[in-house]
Amino acid sequence: MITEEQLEGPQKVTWCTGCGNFGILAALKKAIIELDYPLRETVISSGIGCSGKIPHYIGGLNSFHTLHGRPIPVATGIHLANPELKVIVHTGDGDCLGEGLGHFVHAARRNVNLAVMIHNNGVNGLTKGQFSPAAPRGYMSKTSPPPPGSPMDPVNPTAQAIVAGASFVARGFSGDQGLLVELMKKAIRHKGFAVIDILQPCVTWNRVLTWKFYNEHTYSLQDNDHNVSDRMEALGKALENGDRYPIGVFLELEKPDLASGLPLPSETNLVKHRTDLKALQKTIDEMSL
Ligand SMILES: Cc1ncc(C[n+]2csc(CCOP(=O)(O)OP(=O)(O)O)c2C)c(N)n1
Ligand code: SF4
Ligand SMILES: [Mg+2]
Repeated sequence: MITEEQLEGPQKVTWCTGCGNFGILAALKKAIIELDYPLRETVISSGIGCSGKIPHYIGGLNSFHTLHGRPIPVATGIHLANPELKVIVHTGDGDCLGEGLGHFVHAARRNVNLAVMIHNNGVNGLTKGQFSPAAPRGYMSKTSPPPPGSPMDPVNPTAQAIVAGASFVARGFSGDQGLLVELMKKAIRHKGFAVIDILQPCVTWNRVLTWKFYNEHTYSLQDNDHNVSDRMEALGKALENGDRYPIGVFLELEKPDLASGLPLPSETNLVKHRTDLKALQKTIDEMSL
């Protein structure tokens, strides 16, 4: 059985007091303990931002703190080299929906077997609160000053994921621990591209998307008879935000993941596969004729 002590992180947590990231970290640890997969077979890939620091705050498993916008391609490489691993991505809304959006859409389309947790706070927290691609129209920040604040509509990660082809799409809230733990367990267990858009208040920079706002504007999908196998119904729910934010599972489908459609070595995982260098050289020589 995995213990909390095993998951103790190697570094002191430097998130601001009251930050929604604490709820995400606590939920992740609880989900890992309850799932009880071997820690040596669990990997976290993170991007850059306050959210990206999560590998420093959890121990006992494998982690890779990657570049801004790149935790999904790195995770895809890790997964394809060894599909036996459980690969979890932690990414900010700036990281995933700005610089990383192309990776996000294509990984969803390919149905790569990853669990992606988006720490969605509507701002670039680490770089001091500039509006992010997820900030609502009219959101005011140093880089979207009044009037009119942000002059464009936000990227909607749940709608993007559903349209692109993800097979598990959900939304959680860092203030609803019980739901978030269940969503994380489902996403990690799921075979295919699983996304959780996690509403995460940034108490230092975002004075609009606050704990109070989300407590007053979220409602449960599963308490309202939502059909998780209906893609159009899921999309309709995903597009319903601004004033009301449904939380829970939008979509859950079974479909082939990327690895099952690739000619990966059958006798062993790519990571243990011994390359025949002479044969490789012969192929390169033939191709360069
Ligand atoms: C290639 C590159 N571009 C830009 C940056 C600067 N940068 C660091 S963190 C960040 C934004 C982080 O925002 P988000 O992903 O939402 O994470 P948060 O801090 O809000 O958790 C940016 C733009 C960088 N480190 N690398
Ligand atoms: S700046 Fe915002 S997101 Fe970053 S640690 Fe502080 S409260 Fe959290
Ligand atoms: Mg952010």
